[in-house]
Amino acid sequence: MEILREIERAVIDGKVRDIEGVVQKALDTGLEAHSILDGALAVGMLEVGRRFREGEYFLPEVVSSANAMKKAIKLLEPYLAGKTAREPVGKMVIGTVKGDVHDIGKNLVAIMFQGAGFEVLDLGVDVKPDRFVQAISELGPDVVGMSALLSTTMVSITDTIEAIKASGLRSQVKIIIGGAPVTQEFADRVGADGYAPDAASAVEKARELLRLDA
Ligand code: B1M
Repeated sequence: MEILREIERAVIDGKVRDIEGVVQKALDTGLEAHSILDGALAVGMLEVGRRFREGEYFLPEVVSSANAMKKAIKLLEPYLAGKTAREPVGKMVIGTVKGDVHDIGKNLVAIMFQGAGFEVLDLGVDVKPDRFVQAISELGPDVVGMSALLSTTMVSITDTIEAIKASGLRSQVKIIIGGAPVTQEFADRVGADGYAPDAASAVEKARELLRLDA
C-alpha cells in the first residue's frame, strides 16, 4: 500500500518533521495503528539497521530515523494502548538494562502493557541492577521487564537477575526479557521466567505467567 511505503521511507530517511503528517494521513484513511507499526515503521527500522551494519549509514542517520520512529509511535500510542481497565490487572516495572540506551522496543512493550491494563513504571534506559531492585522493593510489581539490544549488554540482564536474587525478592516477581539479541535459550540459561520476541507477545507471556486468563 502506497501510504505504508511512504511512512517506511520517512523512517529510513529520518524525516522527523514530516512523519507525523503521513502517519496521521494513514490513520485518517482508516488504517489500524498495528498495521502502521508492523507494516511500515518496523520495516523501515529493519532497513536502517541493515544500512548501519553494512556501513551505508552512520550514527547521525540512525539517530534521525530513531527520532522519526519515536514521533510516529507517540502519535500511535493512544491507538496501540487501547482501552485500559479501571482497576490495574497488575503492576509492571520495565527498563533497558545497564550500558544500553536503545529504548524504542522497550517503550513499545511499556505501551502494550498499559493497554492491557497494567500499571507501568518505566525506569528508562541504562538502568543499573540496583535500580531494578529498588523499584521492586518500593512498588511490589508482579512483572519485571528487561530489554537489551546489544549482545554486549545481555550480561546486564544476568547481573540484574543475580541482584534481584541476592535481594531476596526473586520469588515475588515474574521476570520477562527481550530485545533483538535475546533468545529463549538465553532466558532459560539466566533464569528468567519468560522471553518474548515482540511487545505483544510480552503481554501474552505475562498474562500466562500470572495466570490472568485462568
Ligand atoms: Co544501535 N545497534 N547502537 N542505535 N541500533 C543496533 C541494535 C544494531 C543491531 C545495529 C546493527 O549493527 N545492525 C547494533 C547491535 C549489534 C549487536 O550488539 N548485536 C547496534 C549498535 C552496535 C549500536 C552502538 C554500539 C553503535 C555505536 O555507538 N558504535 C550504539 C550503542 C549505544 C548504547 O546503547 N550504549 C548504538 C546506538 C544507537 C542509537 C542511539 C543511534 C539508536 C537508538 C535510539 C533509541 O533507541 N532511542 C540505535 C538504533 C535505532 C538501532 C537500530 C537501527 C534499531 C533499533 C530499534 O529501535 N528497532 C538497531 C538495528 C535493528 O535492530 N534493526 C541497532 C525498532 C524496535 C521496535 O525494535 O528494539 O528490537 P527492537 O524491539 C522489538 C523486539 O526486540 C522486542 O519488541 C520490540 C518489537 O515489538 N523487545 C522486547 C524489545 N525489548 C523487549 C523487552 C521484552 C520483550 C520484547 O520484554 C521485557
